[in-house]
Amino acid sequence: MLIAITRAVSPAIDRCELTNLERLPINLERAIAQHHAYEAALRSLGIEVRSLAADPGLPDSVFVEDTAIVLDECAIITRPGADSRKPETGSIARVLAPYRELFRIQAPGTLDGGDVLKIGKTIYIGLSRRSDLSAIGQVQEFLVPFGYTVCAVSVHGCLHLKSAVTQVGADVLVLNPAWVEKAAFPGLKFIEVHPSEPYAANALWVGETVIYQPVFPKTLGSLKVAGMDLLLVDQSELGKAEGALTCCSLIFKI
Ligand code: CIR
Repeated sequence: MLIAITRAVSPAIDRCELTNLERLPINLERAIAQHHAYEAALRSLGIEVRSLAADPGLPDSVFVEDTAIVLDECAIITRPGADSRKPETGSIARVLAPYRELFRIQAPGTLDGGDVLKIGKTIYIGLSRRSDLSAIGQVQEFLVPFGYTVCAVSVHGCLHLKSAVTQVGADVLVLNPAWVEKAAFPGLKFIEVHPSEPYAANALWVGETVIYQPVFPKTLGSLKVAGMDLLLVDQSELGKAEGALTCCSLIFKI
């Protein structure tokens, strides 16, 4: 059985961190409604959603993905790259503790879960403005004993590795070639985002289903042609906070 940890949208979301986007007003009601629809989509796939209360002191705390890496064998509590986000990890660690042995990224390392892409027993980690070599080395020390290989990947022009590439099938990635090189993922197949939709590479693959945003119709067309089983969820309001689909949940087996 799968459980998804989510957290309600903070009423302070309009003070979120922004790296690549200009600040636009975020409609809180719409963001909350879209987030509820996201949680409903997860439930429709049989996932038990455990939603934490909104935190008015932590503007970006809806983006729970950045606070932990949850694997079958253990979980790693991250140390987010943005100082405003570092306090987000405490409550997530408390929620995960009953389910997994916990490791923690220590200073000076920084890591955002949005930079972590797990494909089988390979953990790709984006070298971004948020995640560094110190943290990657720590992840390697934690995970090699469990049989994982950890690979650092250069990303440029986007916030996180998973802004540039995500998994949509056992051996298929959706990828923006302007932000990450295909050569970093040997042996895998690629669906490229349409050049007019640079933010279209973030899909959430759960079981046989790909949760995807209708706001990227051209790339959506390519996923349809590839025969993907798609579930459409609009996260455009949180998109103004540089969030997308993977970032709003931590999904793991119990
Ligand atoms: C941030 O800059 O940290 C947030 N405004 C957006 C984080 C999105 N996280 C993700 O895609 N994993």
